[in-house]
Order: sequence, then structure tokens, then C-alpha cells
Amino acid sequence: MESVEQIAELHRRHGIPGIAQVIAGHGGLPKVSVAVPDATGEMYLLGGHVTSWRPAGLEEVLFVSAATRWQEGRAIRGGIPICFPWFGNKADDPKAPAHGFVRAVPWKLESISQAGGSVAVSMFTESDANTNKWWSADFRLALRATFGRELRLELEMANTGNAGLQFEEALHTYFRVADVEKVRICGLDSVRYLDKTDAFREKAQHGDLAIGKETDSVYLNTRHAVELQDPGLRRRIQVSKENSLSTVVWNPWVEKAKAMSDFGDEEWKQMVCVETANVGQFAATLAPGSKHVLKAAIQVTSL
Ligand code: TA6
Repeated sequence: MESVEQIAELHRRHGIPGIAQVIAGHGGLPKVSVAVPDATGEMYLLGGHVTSWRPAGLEEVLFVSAATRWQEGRAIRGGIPICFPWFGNKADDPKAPAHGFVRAVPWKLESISQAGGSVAVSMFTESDANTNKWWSADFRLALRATFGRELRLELEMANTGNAGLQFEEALHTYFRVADVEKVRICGLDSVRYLDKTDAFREKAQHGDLAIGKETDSVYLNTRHAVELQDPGLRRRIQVSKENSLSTVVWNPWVEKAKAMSDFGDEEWKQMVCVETANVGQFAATLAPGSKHVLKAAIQVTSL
């Protein structure tokens, strides 16, 4: 983990006075903290992990568990974990870390820049001997998060090797809600999905999605934007996307919440994940020397 001196050096090189600073966050982990008139936000170097986005005049949009461990080697529970290069358990290795290996390691800070009224923070991670233990590919993965009236995310995967690649990816976004049982998720009507709570059976979504039990659904071949309606916080959260054919909706509900040591037993009521992804049969493929950019844009309006 970066020392105090290393964090100070990152701030000296990348900080923007009054706009963006590099400081020690929870657990002493380095983070970029941004504040512009339109929004505030935070992004940790651990996992290239966005943990906060708060448009001016509105409440925090992202959920982060109060039980998060804040330590290298473990993903932050909440915010926007980056799942790569596989989603869920690794098909051919049950001992491999769930959701891949990039969310629990420190990324490098590439740049902080102002773009109109927004601030863009770019971080990246690259293949090395450690990643090659799990996946032989050569790659560079970068996340550019632009904090403003909307939150724009661009996950750029570069194939730096000389072989074609196939990989899964997800922006595993945890949204903060007042009461998940009163939330409705719109935009997936008639889309087919795999129900991971029912042996991955393929089903069709009928109308808006309500959360009344453990929910773990992988929507298939969908480019649709999704709208999360939260009457308790009197807001709508729109998630639009590009270069993504999978949308995942997850709430652990009571028993799974109790089983997670870095998640409060009652916290399932205040969150729902709506994930922008390419997983399963919609995994991405990439020729040598090529790039693929998964994009999501998140906006909040009043309900
Ligand atoms: O995206 C939903 C999911 O795959 C669930 O099956 C559950 O495992 C969740 O991700 C959280 O996974 P994690 O490894 O972060 O505990």
C-alpha cells in the first residue's frame, strides 16, 4: 500500500487545487477526492474503485457497506467494483477469486483533468506475472470516471498481446436506495434473463422489476437503458450504456446478507446492484492490438 509520502507525491503530481486531491481514505488507502460545483466524488486506487458520487443538491447515489474491510487483497463492498476478466466464479478454477482479480489490487493513477464543469479521473492496471497465474493474457485495463451532473464511466480494455482474447467484464454498481422493497426497475420488460437463484433457468421479464426476495438476474442481449425508481428518496436513477449486452440486477436479501462478513445484516434494504456488463454468452472478444470500451452514464432526476 502507498506510504504517506507516496500519497503526497501523487497529490503533488496530479492534484488540482480546490478541485481534486489525492489523500489517504479509509484504512489509509489512497483515494482521489473531487469537488466541483456540480458534484463531489471519490475513487480509490484499490481496484480503481469509485465509492462516491453526489450530484449537487442531491443525496449520495452509491451504496458502500458500513462493514467494508478497506484493505488490499479484498474488494471494497459497494460503490462500483470492476469485475474482470471473469464474472462470478471462474468456470475452470473454483479457487480463483470471484469476479476476477483486478478489484482487490492497487491500480495506478494516470490522470486527473477538468472537462467543462466535470472532473475526469483515470486509473489503470496491467497484466504481470501475478495476473498471468490466473490468466495468460497481456492487457491494460483503464477506468475513466467523469464526475459531474452525471457520472460517466468508461472501462477501456486493451489487448497488448499477440493473441485474440475473450473476457467478461462488469461495472458492478451498488445503488443506494431508501427501501429496496419499494423500488421499481424499469426498462427490462420482455427481456430474457438467467435466474441465478433458480439454477440459472432462463426466463422472461414481465413488466417492471420489483425486489421482494433474493434477486440475482443476468439479463441477456440487452442494450437498453434502465431506470431505477426510488420513491423513498424521491428520485429516478437512469443508467444508459454502450458496448454492453448484459445487465445484472442483484439484491442479496436476508440470508445472503447475513452470510457476507463485510455487509451488514440489514443493509440489503438500502441497496440494489444494477450492473453494466458483458458476461456469459455475451463475453467480449478482442483481437491483438485492439481496444474495447464499455461505457455507462448515470443520471439522477426527481421522481
Ligand atoms: O452480480 C451479482 C453477483 O454475481 C452475485 O451472485 C453475488 O455473488 C454478488 O455478485 C456479489 O459478489 P461478491 O464476490 O462481490 O461478493
